[in-house]
Amino acid sequence: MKNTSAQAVHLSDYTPPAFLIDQVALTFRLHPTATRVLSKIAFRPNPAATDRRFFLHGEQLRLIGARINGAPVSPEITDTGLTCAVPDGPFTWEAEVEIAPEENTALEGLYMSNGMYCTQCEAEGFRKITFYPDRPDVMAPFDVRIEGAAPVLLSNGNPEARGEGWAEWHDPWPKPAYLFALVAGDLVSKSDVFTTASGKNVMLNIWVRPGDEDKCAYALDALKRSMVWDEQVYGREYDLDVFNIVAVDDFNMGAMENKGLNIFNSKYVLASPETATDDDFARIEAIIAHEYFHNWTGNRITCRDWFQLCLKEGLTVFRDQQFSGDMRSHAVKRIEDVLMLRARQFREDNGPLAHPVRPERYVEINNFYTATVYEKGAELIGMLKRLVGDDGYARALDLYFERHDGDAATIEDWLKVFEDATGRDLSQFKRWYSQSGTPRLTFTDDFNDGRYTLHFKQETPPTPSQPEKAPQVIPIAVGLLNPNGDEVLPTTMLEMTEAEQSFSFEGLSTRPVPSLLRGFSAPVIVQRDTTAEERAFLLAHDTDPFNKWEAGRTLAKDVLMRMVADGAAPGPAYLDALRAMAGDDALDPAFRALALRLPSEDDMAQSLFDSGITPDPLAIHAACEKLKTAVARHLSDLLPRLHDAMACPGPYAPDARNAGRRALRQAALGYLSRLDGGALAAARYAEADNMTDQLGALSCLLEIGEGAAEVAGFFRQWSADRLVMDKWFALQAGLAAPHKAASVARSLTEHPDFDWKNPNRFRAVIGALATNAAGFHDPSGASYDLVADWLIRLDAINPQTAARMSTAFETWARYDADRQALMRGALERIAARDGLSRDMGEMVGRMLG
Ligand code: 0A1
Ligand code: ZN
Repeated sequence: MKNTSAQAVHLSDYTPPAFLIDQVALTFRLHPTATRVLSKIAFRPNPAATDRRFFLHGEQLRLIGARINGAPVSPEITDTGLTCAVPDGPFTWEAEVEIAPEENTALEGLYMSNGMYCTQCEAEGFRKITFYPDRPDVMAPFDVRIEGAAPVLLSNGNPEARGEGWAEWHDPWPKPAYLFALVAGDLVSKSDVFTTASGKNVMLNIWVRPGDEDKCAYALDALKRSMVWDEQVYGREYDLDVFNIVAVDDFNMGAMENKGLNIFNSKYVLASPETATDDDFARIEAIIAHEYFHNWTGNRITCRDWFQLCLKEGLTVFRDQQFSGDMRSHAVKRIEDVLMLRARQFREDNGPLAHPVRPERYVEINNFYTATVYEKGAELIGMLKRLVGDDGYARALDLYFERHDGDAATIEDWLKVFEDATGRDLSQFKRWYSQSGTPRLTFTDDFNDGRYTLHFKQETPPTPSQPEKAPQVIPIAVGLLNPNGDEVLPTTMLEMTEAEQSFSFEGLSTRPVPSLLRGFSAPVIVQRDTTAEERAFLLAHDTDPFNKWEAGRTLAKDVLMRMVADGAAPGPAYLDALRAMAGDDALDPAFRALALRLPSEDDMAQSLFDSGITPDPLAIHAACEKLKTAVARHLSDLLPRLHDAMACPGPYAPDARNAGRRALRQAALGYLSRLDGGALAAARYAEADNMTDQLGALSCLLEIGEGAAEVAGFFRQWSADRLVMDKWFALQAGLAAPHKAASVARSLTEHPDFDWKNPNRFRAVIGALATNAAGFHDPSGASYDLVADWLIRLDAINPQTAARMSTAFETWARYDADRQALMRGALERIAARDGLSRDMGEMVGRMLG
């Protein structure tokens, strides 16, 4: 295996840049295989620098010529960049390089997607466009001229001038190179004008391929709502004359916040009722908002270095979560966010890839765009807000924007504004940024003479290179209920700072039932043995919607644990509680739909492992199937009523209310399919007039091993729509029965429409197989082999996406010796490949330990 330690970058090695830039001018002469990039950069020595060496990053560039102050120079070029003797004071650097966008399959730098030129520069892609100090603390205003035959030529900032075959753009806001963007192609736009709070008109354009213009309305509306929201909630206005969004089919990630020119994976822009589901609409709304919010948290204030990534990502995720909550339902949004945090971040934190929210070392920064940096990063902002209160948070944010506008900032800067605005000492809180792993919170309680005491203990298990953990500040939102169900203590925030700490409440007449960690007030795992009765009580009476849902969830997990461990049949406590909740019309349908969803099989595997049981994915799958059937039977009279009552008459609308009703109807249909062999689902499939219903009905059929005719019909209907076909591929790989999953996925990879170079399509098959827990962990190892084969193949052309998907194997240590050997074997086979990318080398190296 490769030794990757030599190339690691360390936070502690940070030094300021040797040179700063006053102005950048770029000219692009576009050509698929021979694009010329001319740069003219005004450098000046950085007075704060300790190192005076002139170094420009540059990879896969052919230097045609370079000049300093107009005189030709011959720089020394390596694989990673160039050096050159430079004058003592300010000087002008000019270079001409040649690149081949059509050959760029890594989708980093300048590349082509369906004949269109586009860029992706975060984190370090700009160095594949021209020689440049490609680091976020070097910020400059950019002038860009694009020469090319395409009808639409876009870059950052405001349009300056254009003519036949050329366009010029000026971005007045100094920015790091990772926010640079260029797009050129045959595009059409859906446009609108937004008037900011201070009365400035901004032109909004969503650019798509001809034929897709009728799928932009929702994204455009979400953009306008995001702009209003950021003005109203954070006092942040947009700062250019235009805001462009472009939808691109081939994209490694979800979207990118380039200044004034956001580039999106088309999946997160294009939507119509016929082609997109309710979940797609919600994700589009969230991602449009996320990228827009980056304009202030990421662009106007950027990161000093890539170790500070959570500074922009954690905060921007937190902001987009707040926005979605305001647009929809806070309770439902919180539950969904916690589900996602547990599924992705807790999984990461409990395995070999665990790292702090602010990592201290990386080999390839692209490997650190993780659930820990993003989602746990957002949880830290939520905890800060809980600790300092809403007013303190608002004051701190105002100070952050005032003090750091135009800066490349650090987590220290971020915490300092909270300290200065609120007078709080956050030195202990800072541990959340540097300690990896998920704290376990255990507690006991006692009741004497009207005094109720909660005794907490916190402990964070060892994680890679962090054997010992110091206690962290844990905000614990607690409420107390009387045995009759009344709330005797409304939500109160306890601040735990010690390894063990007790909190008392006086003057209670009876021993209360505690509702702890309300709203999921900290990203911890609460471990407590409690009775099914207490959980059922909280499920019935808790006034905190998150904990009401959580009570049902823990009941379901307990039931499943027992079913897996000793084949026990599900007891009535859970089934009755579920029935009461599902049938309670006072509750939001979206909430009830979530309550009817069982814990995922991967979540069960982690929980079993945490309680000392080696998980058997097939046994977990069998238990989940059995429980679904038991729920269906227990609720057999309620389900048809629910299904019918939740119909949404009239034309499809993607709003939260209708989406919630459809979600509950879908949950009912899923259970009903286990009773009627899929008859109702087949009928619903046949009459569906929107993708939510069509895909929902199809998934009900596939889950019970039916639906072959519908799968074929779906293909005939949608084979021309790339995004809908991704769903067709993903559903089959994701829902295939355990013993068939590898062969289903393999035959999907042999399908003529399996365009494996397109990241969305690759994820639709290989990613979906990896999330089909029982299918992926089939004891034959066939799925491990298939995934490893494809990761090796993809790594050769697109290291970033291949490396991200290698996390399929991060859970190997949970399983039995045979599966461990097979999973490690797959990783070792990947690691042994010649020419393995730095991205993949680091990931498999960390996973193998
Ligand atoms: N900054 C973007 C997502 C993004 C991250 C990394 C990328 O390449 C390594 C590309 C895009 C966001 O948070 O939306
Ligand atoms: Zn982001």
